[in-house]
Amino acid sequence: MKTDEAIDIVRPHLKQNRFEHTLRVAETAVDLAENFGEPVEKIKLAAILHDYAKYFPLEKMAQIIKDNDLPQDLLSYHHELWHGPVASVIIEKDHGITDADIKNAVRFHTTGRAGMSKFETILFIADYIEPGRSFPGVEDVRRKAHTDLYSALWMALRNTIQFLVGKDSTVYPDTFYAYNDLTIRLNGGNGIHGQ
Ligand code: DGI
Ligand code: FE
Ligand code: FE
Repeated sequence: MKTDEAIDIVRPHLKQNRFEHTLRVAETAVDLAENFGEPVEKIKLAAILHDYAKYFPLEKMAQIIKDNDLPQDLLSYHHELWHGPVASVIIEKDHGITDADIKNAVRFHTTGRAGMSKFETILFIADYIEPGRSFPGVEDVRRKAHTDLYSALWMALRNTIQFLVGKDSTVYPDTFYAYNDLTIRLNGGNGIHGQ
């Protein structure tokens, strides 16, 4: 699939600001892929498609989760998480995308997971640091992403978990698994300070 084709697929489903976010994620992801040696055309496709299902009606997303090979526990957590897994199913079913890297990057861009590939990490980080983002701590993650992708991912996950806990929200287990996995891999489970 070509970039233009992917854009034509998602554009009707996105509001203008979300479409612009999508293009910024694609640009950011391409920069990271060039820097860290991942396939550029593939990451561009994953980025363009990542928020495809963002504005699907909740009932439609819930039905897709029920009818497909996706974790049913998603339905017990915040519906903001659903659009990644849902999009990963729809891009294959409706648009023939079978590439596992693209599908997994789209699927896990909302929650993360333990053992994220470099390709998945690039999309996750690009979504977090694209130039339109302004949440607290994003500048530190941006800086880190130039040199150390996995430390940047760890910081992004920590920020998200802190943000969610700070507002008494649940945290989906995969987000914790992603955080714990990196904490152990990066520093033997003793925490990472001084960044
Ligand atoms: O779709 P975007 O706005 O570009 O960003 P996203 O796909 O990362 O949105 C997921 C949002 O969902 C995230 O910014 C915070 C919220 N959220 C709610 N519960 C959880 C959660 N995020 C994670 N990672 N884990 C949760 O359990
Ligand atoms: Fe998203
Ligand atoms: Fe996004």
